[in-house]
Amino acid sequence: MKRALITGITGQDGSYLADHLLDLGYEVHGIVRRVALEDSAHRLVRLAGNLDKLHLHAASLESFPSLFSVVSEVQPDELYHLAAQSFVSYSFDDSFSTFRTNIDGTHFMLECARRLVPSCKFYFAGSSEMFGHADEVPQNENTRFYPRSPYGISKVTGFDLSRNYREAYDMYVSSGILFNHESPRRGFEFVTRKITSHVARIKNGELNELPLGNLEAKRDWGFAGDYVRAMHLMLQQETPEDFVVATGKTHSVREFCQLAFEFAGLNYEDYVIKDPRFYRPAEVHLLLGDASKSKKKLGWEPTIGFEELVEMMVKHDLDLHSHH
Ligand code: G4F
Repeated sequence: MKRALITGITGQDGSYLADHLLDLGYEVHGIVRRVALEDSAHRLVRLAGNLDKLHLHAASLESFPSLFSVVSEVQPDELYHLAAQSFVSYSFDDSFSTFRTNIDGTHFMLECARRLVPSCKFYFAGSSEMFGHADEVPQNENTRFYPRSPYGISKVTGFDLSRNYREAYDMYVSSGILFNHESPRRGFEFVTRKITSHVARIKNGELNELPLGNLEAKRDWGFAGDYVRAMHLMLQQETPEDFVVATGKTHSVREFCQLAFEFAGLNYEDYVIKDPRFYRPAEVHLLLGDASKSKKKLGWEPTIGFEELVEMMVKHDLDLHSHH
């Protein structure tokens, strides 16, 4: 039985990846913050269905010794490093803590792997935010990075660190360059879930408006459940490489709004208001991924398209809020 260790297991991607690896027969371990173990009803809610099958360990990305202890105890065959401060907007408010968590945290995990389990396969969660102000459309593995946020900068550095560990120490380290991926498990601060949860609360009369920032930004939005399959496939190859994971379609925040409200029988123009608080100091205007390498080498393809994704999220939130 293969043993996997996931950082960020309590998040959207970590929880889908844990589900997927359990289905494949893996022994699944996860690193969580001590406070999460103490407040499992709230903080482990995405893992609720599988808690009895998972092995959770308390540690912090800020503490090298705590991570060292867990990696040493678990001795994983595959390590998925997903934990990060992943909210782009917040990275402008506190770039310093974002760098510590995302850069040092990644460095700590790579170093733990090198010292303790050098033949372990390592996945680093890169991001399409690394492309930022991209000079070509669509973006692929060779597109130049031009990050536009502290978060993007931290992911470029994590990506460079990962590649350097692969090249310098001959380790199996692969980075996924994942475009936006969403689901009913998405955090409420991200725009898709913010929209679908507001739609549900407007529908049930709890709210009467939805304040948003830039409606013209375009993203390549896929389903998180599809994207974790690609992470696993990246670690099953002969040689470690980096892969773009995307749907190849892009849509604006406005289009997402329009469709989400439509599914609830509402017109977004009656509820969406522009709020300067949600504009970013520097914006990534357009992301569109070219995942042909993943398709060719991993045999990976997305199964859920944009409309299906929006509908899935709206339905879930309508259901969640109809009971209140
Ligand atoms: O949903 P978002 O906050 O996601 P963003 O910034 O694209 O980042 C996500 O995807 C990345 C992959 O490319 C990940 F690496 C990252 O961790 C995260 O998962 O914002 C999407 C767009 C932005 O252009 C933003 O300006 O929506 C626009 N937007 C407009 N109004 C808003 C809002 N975003 C948020 N969060 N809230 C708003 O009210």
